[in-house]
Amino acid sequence: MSKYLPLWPDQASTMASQVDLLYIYLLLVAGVMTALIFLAVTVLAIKYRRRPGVAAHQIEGSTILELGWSIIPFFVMLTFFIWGAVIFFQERTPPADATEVYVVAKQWMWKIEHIEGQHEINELHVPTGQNIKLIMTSQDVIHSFYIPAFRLKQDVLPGRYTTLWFKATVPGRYHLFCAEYCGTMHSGMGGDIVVMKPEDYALWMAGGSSTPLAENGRALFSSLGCSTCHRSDVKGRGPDLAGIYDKPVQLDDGRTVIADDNYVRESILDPTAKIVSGFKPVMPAFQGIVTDEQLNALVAYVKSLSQPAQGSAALQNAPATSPGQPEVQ
Ligand SMILES: [Cu+2]
Repeated sequence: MSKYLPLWPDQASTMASQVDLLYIYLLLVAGVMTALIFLAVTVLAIKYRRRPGVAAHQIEGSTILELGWSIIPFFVMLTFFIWGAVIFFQERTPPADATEVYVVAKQWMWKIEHIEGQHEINELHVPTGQNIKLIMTSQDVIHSFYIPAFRLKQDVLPGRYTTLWFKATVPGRYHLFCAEYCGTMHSGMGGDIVVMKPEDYALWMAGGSSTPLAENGRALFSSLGCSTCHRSDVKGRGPDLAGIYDKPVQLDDGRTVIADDNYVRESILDPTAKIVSGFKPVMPAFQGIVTDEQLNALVAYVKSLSQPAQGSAALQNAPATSPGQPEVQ
């Protein structure tokens, strides 16, 4: 569409055309409503204009007319919300088969970590036709991950994860903006989303050697001493983490929560916030000890323990030393 109407940015994701259609519908309805009102004003002003010798007479209201012009537009306007809500829920619900990519924002750059271990700064390479889920956090202030060509924007907050998902459709380079004022160099905090054909993406992914994120996490899990308490062979002082991800966890205070990304993150940084039923609050807090990148690696590792198909057993049973083991800062 942007080819014929340069008012629109490129459409490069499955959501883009849907968002544009809704927007066009909104403009059309608003246009028709405005035209109707102006038409009525003009016609009535001419028809009931003051004429010499003709006395005005009082017109009583019409209940049916008034109900009609209130209720009909009400339902017409409601379609915006219904259609908008459908798109919103689609955009908010990542498909289960989405490939995860971690994003860490900081003043003033975007740091990208692929599960396979590739790292990027201010660039995100993705293949067409694959669902991608971004798990994002900020090291400092609030930023916002904004890709106009995908019609997607999501705030990136310190201290928690927010997510975003998309399926890119057209290979190309699309601009990435920070859409939340985040300091002096905010306007320079941009980058590129590089959408590639799957075969080109596979080549790009194969270039350079890197340790998978979960592998880094496993090394950290060992070097930080987590593995001494969270054990799968014997009962440790902490709960066994195998198979917990995305499952309900019974807490000490009677609540049940889902062990999602934010739960795992919080349990590492502030372990006493949610004590698992049957365990004592003995775990030290890792707030200020692990970086956001290390936290992502740990979360990826905990997740890998719940994905037997992707070799969690191999990760779990492999020796706990790794040449690529990151230093704790
Ligand atoms: Cu920013």
